Amino acid sequence: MTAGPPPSGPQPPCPLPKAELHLHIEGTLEPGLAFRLAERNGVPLPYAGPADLAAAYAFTSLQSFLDLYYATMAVLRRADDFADLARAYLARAAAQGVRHAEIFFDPQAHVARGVPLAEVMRGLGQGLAAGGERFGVSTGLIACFLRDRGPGAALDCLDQLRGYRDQIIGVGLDSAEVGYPPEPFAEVFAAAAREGLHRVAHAGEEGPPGYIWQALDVLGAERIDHGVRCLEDPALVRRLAADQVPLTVCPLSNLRLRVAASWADVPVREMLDAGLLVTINSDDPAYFGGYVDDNFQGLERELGLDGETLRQLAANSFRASFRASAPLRPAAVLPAPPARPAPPARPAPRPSG
Ligand code: ES4
Ligand code: ZN
Repeated sequence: MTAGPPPSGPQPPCPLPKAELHLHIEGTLEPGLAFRLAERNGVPLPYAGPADLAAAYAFTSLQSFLDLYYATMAVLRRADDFADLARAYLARAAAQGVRHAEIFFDPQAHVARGVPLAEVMRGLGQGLAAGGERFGVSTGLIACFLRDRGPGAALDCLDQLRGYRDQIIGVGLDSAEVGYPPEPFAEVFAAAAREGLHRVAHAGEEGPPGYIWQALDVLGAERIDHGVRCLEDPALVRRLAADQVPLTVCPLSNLRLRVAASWADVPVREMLDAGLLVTINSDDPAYFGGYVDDNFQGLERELGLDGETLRQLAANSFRASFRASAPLRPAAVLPAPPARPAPPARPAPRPSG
């Protein structure tokens, strides 16, 4: 039997395999799931239904988004809710080519609403394990401190997380940026480093380049989340390029939050031309109009990035991941093992006797 003719007509695009490194699990709460959880938990949402909620996603700044993001989280109450959220994300991510995801969550936002951290961790753990297996995605969790709650609250949060040390790979810093520089979080990041946790920080999304310098030099951040404002500071660009510090850029987020006025202002090409280690990510995809491959498609369609550049961006995501076995930065290179004595030219004689 011979194979039939190849199917004609346009083929569905096959998304590039990629890692997602900047993804807030709470930002994957789709309006439909939000309403199902609202009903399950008896938590009213001030919208007529999913379409009405989605119609409210007209943001003018990071803060205008965060207000709605924190309010809608109210429907997440129990472990099962977090498990459903995580599993739903992994199903969508896998369909967009994601093979590995390093996922942010906001412990303080849940504990402050009276949701025990144990429920959050149990639910995320179950959802990521089940969804990861089902959809073929490896995952790691990164707990973010809310910068607008200050460093003392972050230290308390890190203390609570110690009970779940084996469930997290790192810590991050997120929420309202302007007016909340990284520097006061030096102590909590140092404590996280002593725990062997990776460190990342949002910086240079709305905030100035100085916040990126602080994230690097004061917090020891291994990756910068967003970082697009680095382009305003040539010395900073040289530093980021020299050290190949990964930047987790999120184009659709930048557009929706008016960090970029239009696609022409999404500086991915400029960042690549400057030799920066750019990765493409989805941030809060349920709110920003697309998942990670939708961001890739936007770059191709709107900025004309070619296939080779898109493959480079996808390859960068694996290189920048904490799963990568290769060291990311010169500073992280381990000393070479001591030279072994040269092996004998021919097999040593067997010991007799
Ligand atoms: C966030 Cl887009 C963005 N920026 C800062 N913090 C966040 N938390 C969730 N999404
Ligand atoms: Zn983010």
